[in-house]
Parts: sequence; C-alpha cells; structure tokens
Amino acid sequence: MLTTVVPTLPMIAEALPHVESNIRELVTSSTLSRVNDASRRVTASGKRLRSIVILTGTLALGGALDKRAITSAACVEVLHAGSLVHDDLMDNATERRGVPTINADWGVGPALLVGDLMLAKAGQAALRDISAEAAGHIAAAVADLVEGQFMEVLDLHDRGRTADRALKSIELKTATLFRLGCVLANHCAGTGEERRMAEYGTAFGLLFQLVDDVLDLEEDQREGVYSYPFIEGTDRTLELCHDLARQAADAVPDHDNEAVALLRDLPGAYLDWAIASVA
Ligand code: GRG
Repeated sequence: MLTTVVPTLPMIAEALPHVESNIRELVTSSTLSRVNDASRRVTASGKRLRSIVILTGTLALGGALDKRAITSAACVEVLHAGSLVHDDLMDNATERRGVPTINADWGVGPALLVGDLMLAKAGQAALRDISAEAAGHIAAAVADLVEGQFMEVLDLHDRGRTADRALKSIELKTATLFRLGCVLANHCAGTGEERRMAEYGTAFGLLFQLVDDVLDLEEDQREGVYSYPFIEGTDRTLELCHDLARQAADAVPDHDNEAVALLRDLPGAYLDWAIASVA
C-alpha cells in the first residue's frame, strides 16, 4: 500500500498513482511470469519518498509532471527496489516491506537475476521515455550504488573505520538515488540547476541514511557493525542530520512557487517523522 510520510501538494498526490502504474508496467514487462511476480511483489509498497522528492523538485523548478517526470520517479523506485533485492540476498534477509524476500522464497540465484533485471528495465525505460542523458545518469548511479555497497561490506566490522569513510559509503550507497532523482528533476524541467539540485539530493540522502542508522544503533552495536552513529554517537549524528536538513534547504534553487517551500521543508519533515516514529 502506498503510504507517504511527508507533506505533499495536491498535484503530487494526483501524480503518484501514475508513478505506481508506471512502476507496475516496468516490473511486469518480462516474458517470464515468475520474474514479473517477484518484481511486482518487491515494488508493491514503500514510502515512495524518492518519488515525492522528484515530483516536488520538478514542480519547484517550474517543470510539468508529464510522462518524463513520472518515468523518472518510476525508474528511481525500480532501481531502489532492485538494489534492495540485492541487499536482502547479501544479508540473507527473510522479510522486506512486510513480505518474504525473493532470496528467502526462491534462493540466491533467482533473487540476483530479478534484481539485475529490475536495474536493466529502469535503464531501458529511461532511454525510451526520457532521454539518453537520463539513461546515462542512471548507469552512473548504479556504479555508485555498487561502490558504496562494496565499501560497506569491506568496512562494516572494521573497528578502525573512520566517520569520514562511513559517510562516503552512505553517500554512495544511499544518497546516490536521492541525488539521481534531483538531477533527473532538473533534466525534466529543462533548467540549469543540476549542481544545486544534486547538492540538495546528497544532503537529504545522507540525512535519510544517518537517521536510519540511529534507529538501528542498538542492533548494530550488538552485531559489531561500525555505523556512523556507532562511531560518533547519537547526539552528534542527530546534530549532523539537522545541519544536513539546513544545507539541503539552502541548496534549493530560488524560484517563486509553493513547491519550492515544500522542497525546502521535506528533509526536516522527514527527520521529524523518523524521530517521532520511535519516540
Ligand atoms: C546493483 C543497484 C545495485 C545495487 C547493489 C545492494 C546495493 C548494491 C545497494 C543497496 C544499498 C542499500 C541497501 C541502501 C539502503 C537504503 C535504505 C535505507 C533503504 C530503505 O529505504 P526506504 O526506507 O524504503 O525509503 P521503502 O521500503 O520505504 O522504499
């Protein structure tokens, strides 16, 4: 079920069902029905935070929520879900988004291939329905995700892990999809604000993962996982999250519309929601 955890505008609420249809189309386009069943299962829910950022960003830059913007959001959600399929098989996880993981039900091989296909489908859709430039941004983002996850695997249990190295891994493995979404929003709106939008996406994505790591801190400590909050402590991590929310807000390009105000508020609103959800 679609649940949003941050405020949106009516235009965005109207566009989100189109993103859902586009996601469904993308993940049911295999000739193999079992592959479609698997990818439909892993994309059936989620907070759709990255979609909201993309749609809000596009409107903030004066763009329209047209086919290209909708496809951008769907591609980023499918990439996100595909990377989670890979993450779950690496972690041997049994449940994701309230349903059994593909690796738990069918094993590692099928899960690897379903995740691969989802990444490929996102690239194909971007090339077909957005542009070659957008497909290039997606390919670069996939490379960053893999490098970030690789760093994570190497450093996870390393007691010498530095806070900077933990942040670099987070920037690559998690902030990449927020940055990609913002870069695509700029591309779809046809403005020259790629640098500021990328800065916004990176700050929001860092905040997003740091707060997730704060929420998982006790479990990480038990398992000897050297996450950023484990290294720096919860208070300093939350201070950094508030700084990142301000940095993101400052990076939003100066246009005069209500989506700009919303885009500025989203990182802080997400932070408040995440903290309140465990209070
Ligand atoms: C080959 C693309 C590719 C990836 C391989 C496994 C991997 C490298 C990257 C995954 C990195 C990863 C697991 C990042 C975690 C990001 C995170 C905290 C996800 C949870 O996001 P939410 O809370 O999830 O937005 P929902 O379910 O709401 O969408």
